[in-house]
Order: sequence, then structure tokens, then C-alpha cells
Amino acid sequence: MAIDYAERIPNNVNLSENRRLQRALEQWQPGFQSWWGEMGPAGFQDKEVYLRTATSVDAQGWATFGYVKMPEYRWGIFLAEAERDRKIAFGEHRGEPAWQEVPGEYRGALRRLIVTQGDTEPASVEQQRHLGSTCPSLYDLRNLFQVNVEEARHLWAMVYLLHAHFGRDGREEAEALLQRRSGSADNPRILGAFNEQTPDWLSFLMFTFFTDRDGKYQLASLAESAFDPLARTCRFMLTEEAHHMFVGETGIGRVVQRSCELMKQHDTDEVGRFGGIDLKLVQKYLNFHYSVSLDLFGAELSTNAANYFSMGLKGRFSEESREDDHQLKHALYTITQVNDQRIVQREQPALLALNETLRDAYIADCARGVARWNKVIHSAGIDFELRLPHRGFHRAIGGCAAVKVTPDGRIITEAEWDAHHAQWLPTAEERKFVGSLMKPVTAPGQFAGWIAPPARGINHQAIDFEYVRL
Ligand code: BYC
Repeated sequence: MAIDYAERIPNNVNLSENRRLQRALEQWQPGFQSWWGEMGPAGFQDKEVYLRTATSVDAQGWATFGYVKMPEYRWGIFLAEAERDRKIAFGEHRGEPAWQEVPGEYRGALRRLIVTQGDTEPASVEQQRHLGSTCPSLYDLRNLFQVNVEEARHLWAMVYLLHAHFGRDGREEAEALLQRRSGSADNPRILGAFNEQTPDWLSFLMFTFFTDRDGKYQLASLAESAFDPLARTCRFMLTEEAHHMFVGETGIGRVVQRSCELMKQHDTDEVGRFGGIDLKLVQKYLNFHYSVSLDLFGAELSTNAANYFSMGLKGRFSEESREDDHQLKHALYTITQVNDQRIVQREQPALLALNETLRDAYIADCARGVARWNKVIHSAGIDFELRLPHRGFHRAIGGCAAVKVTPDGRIITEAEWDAHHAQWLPTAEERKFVGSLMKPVTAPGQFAGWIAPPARGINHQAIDFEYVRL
């Protein structure tokens, strides 16, 4: 069926004037719709949800809010405004004009970056597809669906780049993005964290805090790219990403607040009996999601990352505001390494240490969020502190993957790990307990007993607004 692009797909890339691209997207679109039907949110597809839809890139008003049935969401294609005469800010091509087309020699590397980024978007939707049936409130249900439709829009954003700039292999990659499945044994998603389960809402809120924040740092690095369409696409995606991290940060803040209320009310640390989540268990979930998200930055030393940087494909966070040669010819960077069963700090060529550089910025950002949760605990007069575990804890990628590290950063033996990991990571029983709290609450303005209401509603609406019409 022909699509009226101006109507169906809000865009600022002149879709209606590009026949070739239209045809490619027309061929891809039915596959996307059936993927959404099969792997998108389970249930609720015929319900009206109060959603934000991106309709322009105007900083003053880029989105509109209104009731939409999810399959009818207008997945638009937007690139942030072009910067006139934009110059490449880093790498071997620093100072040259940014590219509007893909240079032949970088085609493979660039495609791989775009595919890796694109793959995470549908993966997260797949991971979250069963959460609707256990929502703690209509407000939260709407936020889940907002995150889901926007991740799907981010898939469109990457598929647009593949179709518009990579010819036949781009079309094949776009197809493959609809074929892989989170957690599948035969055809899994590309990155580790996107094959983990998101079985309950505590996991979802941790995911949006920690894993979406990886998205922020990766997108910000790609927003520096010499390939201008990628840079502009990622810049616009970041505006939506902010809400996803807001869902995580305020969500965990509300869980913590509720636990504190129950602790005070019943004068105990063990609030499970009263339908809450112990702060110690919140810490275990934090340990898990933080560590799998740290893996998403890749190994501490990476020639891939060095090449991406030198080629001009992927920059550093806030590349342009850094005061150095932007080529890292002689610069050094201190990284954490495992040496002879000890964790040590070593200076390494900064060019090779770019994954670690980005991870450091991410860690500092996570720490700021954790400090805000701790404020909630301290204001309640409770003596407990949430902490980020050591960066080497529970890692599957990088130097620390080869050893076992405690949350406070000591290397231990396999036997010690086996004896103690249940103190640090959620056990099957604890996950089951959290699962048992997940009973749907769907009356407007009502909230499950394990999470406090938010401070305010979405888009100036009341907290008891009917965010989803059931
Ligand atoms: N899992 O040289 P290294 C988001 C592989 S999230 C599995 O260190 P590199 C979102 C690696 O491929 C942001 N494999 O890797 C959030 C390499 O394989 P080869 C997504 C991994 O390339 C929430 C080998 O190990 N965007 O947007 O420097 C909801 C050696 O590693 C992993 C991006 O990631 C892993 N975690 O760095 C929705 C940006 N890590 O070459 C969305 C694009 C590494 O030996 N991606 N490997 O076969 C990249 O920039 C890079 O691919 C990575 C990896 C930073 C991820």
C-alpha cells in the first residue's frame, strides 16, 4: 500500500521528493509493522495512549501530545537542523567540511556503527514487551509506551540512514534489524545487555536509568560524527532520550521514597512483608544493571574505537568543547587495568582508551543520579546509602571479565565469588519476590504499593489524568 509520506511519516528530509528512498522505506514498512505486532508491547495495541509525537525539530515545540493507538503512531524521521559550513571536529580529517555522503573507504565501519546503534532500539522494545500487564499505574504505563514508540522511532532513524546512504547492503541490514531477537539463541541482538531480560518494573526503571544513559553517551559521541546525516540524526534522538532517563531516575527515586516511607511506618529495614522493596534489594538490582551497562562501552583499550575516532566517525563526549589537538597524537589517559591479579591504574595512549574515556563520563553521570536517590533516603532520616559498585564488578567485557571482583573492588577467587555473589546480585528468589509485587494498578491516580506517586504529571496533566484509556 502506498504511504502518504507527508501525512503518515512526519519528516524533515524531503521524503516526498525522493522516490528511491520512498520505495525502499515502503518495502521495509510492512516488515516493521509486523515486527511491532509480534514483538512490540503485548496487549494494549487497540487502546488510546496519551503520547508525545515528534513533529518538527523546532526547539520551541518539537512534539505534540495526544491520544494515539500505538500501531497508528506516526514514526517520523527527523534530523536536527543543519549547521552551515560544518567542519569535522576531530581525527585525521579535522577541519575539512563534514560529509553529506559516506566516503567509500569508511563505508564498512560506518555501517557497522549505525547497525549496532540501530539494533539496540528494537531490542529494548522486545525486552519490555510484557511489562504492560503489570503496570504500577496508568502514568507509568503511558511512560513505558512512550519509551517503546520512541525507541521504535530511533530504529526508523537508523533505517533511514541505511536506506538513504548504503544502497543494497543498507537495505539488507535494515531487514536484519527486524530479524534478530533479544535473547534468541540463534539470532540474538548484537550487544550483551540487550539480550538480558527486563522481567519486572524495577528492572525496567533500572534499565532506563543505566542502559538508556549508555544510549545518551553513545549518541552524543555519534552526534560529533563527520558524517553529517548521522550527527544530525543522533542530535535529535538525544532530545527524546532525556525523557527515557527521566523515567528511570524519577522511577527509582519513587521506589526508594516508598521503601523509606514503609521503613519509617513499620520501624524496620525489611519492608517486603509490607509490599515494599528493601533498599538492600534496590542496591542489588543497581549492581546488576550498572555492570551490564558498563559492558556496553566495550574494552578499555580498543583499536576499533581508535579507528572510529581517527576516521572521524565517532567522537568523544563534548568533543568540540575539549581543549586539545582533537587527534590524540601523543596524549595519554589513565585507565583501570588488571595486572597480575591486581587492579591497577596505568597510563595508556588516549587514542586507544576512548571507550574508557566515555565510560568515565558515564560513571560520573550515574554517580550524580545515585546521589539524588541518596538525598531522598537522607531526607527521610534513614541511615543507608546506595552506591555504584566498582567498575570491575560483574563484567563480561574488558580486562575485568577475566577475574572476579567484589563491589568494593577486590579481586577474589571463583570459589569466593560462588560463595558470596548472592549478597551482591539479585537471587532467583528475590527476583521472584519482586515479580510477586507486580500486580497491575490501572485506576487513574492509583499507584502500586511498592512505588510512590510522581511529583507531577506528564505535559502539565494531573497525576490522576487518564493516561491510557483502557
Ligand atoms: N556486547 O574493541 P571493542 C542505546 C565486541 S545504547 C557484545 O572494545 P568496540 C539504547 C565488539 O563488537 C547505545 N559484544 O569494541 C539504550 C568487538 O567485536 P569484534 C548503543 C561486544 O567496537 C537503551 C569486540 O567485542 N550504541 O542506544 O570498541 C534503549 C572487541 O571490543 C560488546 C552504541 O553502542 C558488548 N557489550 O566497542 C535503547 C554505539 N562490547 O570486532 C537504546 C555504536 C564489545 O572483535 N557502537 N563487543 O568482532 C559502538 O560504538 C561500539 O560497537 C561499542 C563496542 C562501543 C559498543
